[in-house]
Amino acid sequence: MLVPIQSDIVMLENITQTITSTSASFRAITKRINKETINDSLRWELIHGLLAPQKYISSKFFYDDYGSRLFEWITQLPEYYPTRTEKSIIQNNANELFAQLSHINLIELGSGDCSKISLVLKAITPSKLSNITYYPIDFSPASIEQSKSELKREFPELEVKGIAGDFTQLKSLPNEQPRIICFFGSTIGNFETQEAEKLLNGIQEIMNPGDQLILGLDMVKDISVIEAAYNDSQRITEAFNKNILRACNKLIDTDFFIPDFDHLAFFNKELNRIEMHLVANTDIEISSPWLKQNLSFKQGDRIHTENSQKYTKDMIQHLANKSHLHINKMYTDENSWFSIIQLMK
Ligand code: AVJ
Repeated sequence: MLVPIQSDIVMLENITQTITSTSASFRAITKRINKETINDSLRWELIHGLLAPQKYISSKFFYDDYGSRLFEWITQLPEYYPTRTEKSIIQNNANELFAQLSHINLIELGSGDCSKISLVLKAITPSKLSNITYYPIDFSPASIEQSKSELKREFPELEVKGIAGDFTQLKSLPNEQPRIICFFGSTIGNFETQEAEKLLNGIQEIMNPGDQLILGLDMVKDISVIEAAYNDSQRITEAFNKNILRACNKLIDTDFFIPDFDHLAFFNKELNRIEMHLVANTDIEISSPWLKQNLSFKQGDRIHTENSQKYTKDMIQHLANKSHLHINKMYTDENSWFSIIQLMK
């Protein structure tokens, strides 16, 4: 269900439908969350994670307007190799991947600042651009608004229809023309293995024969290279990680004091993933008008805020198998640090 919020930006509303029942114990400790609105379903999700035995906050809460800006800053950092490596692969292979396209819907999940799709659009001849509709889908309405106006300026022939929302909700994607779904940035690596498979399988199910999925994945490599990318010397990643508490304070009116937490990011060798956590550096009681009792943190307690999966070729093949997609072609850079994978049904 799409609800217009401004011009042609739409908000995915069916996120609220994913949460249908509230357990009695949850009801007992929360106050009047009726799940009728998007904000309430987000509140529900936040509170659910903060009450779990191992506290967590979903990494999608990083991306409020300030967090989206911090992430864009991260992508420019010398230590943060993924974005520039992926962009070089897109740029080097854009002709083969995209030059012939016309009469398609180009969909991007987690479009951010749209700088990757710009590389794609530059490879397409302007006369063909007028037969393409681009659908950026992003959690941050501000990101969508900004990229819309920037793309309009750079590619006046292109039609752009932004969708602000949770891109795990896919049913409302347009269906009349062949579609290319771009899912760059190794964003799928934020999901636990099974959730990632479920998400890809969900994409596979809405794909028609001939539709393509272009997936960007960060590869396993020297651990020091990976860990440096999440512990940058300018401490922007630290600010990005801590900003999630501000997002939390905004949504459920908690009183998290940011200096009470330290940034922790390390490579989990068993699971081949970066984990980010916030670690309480003192004993803390957190209250929220949405909670009937305080949240207690002992010094050293962690809130798990992100997983960032790194892949091997075998893991990619396994992921494709599990989601019933087949790998048409894989592209990588000279160091095999990042991969762009073309998948079809
Ligand atoms: C946008 C999810 C790909 O996992 O590298 C950057 C987010 N987190 N620094 C990643 C992120 C910390 C990023 N993704």
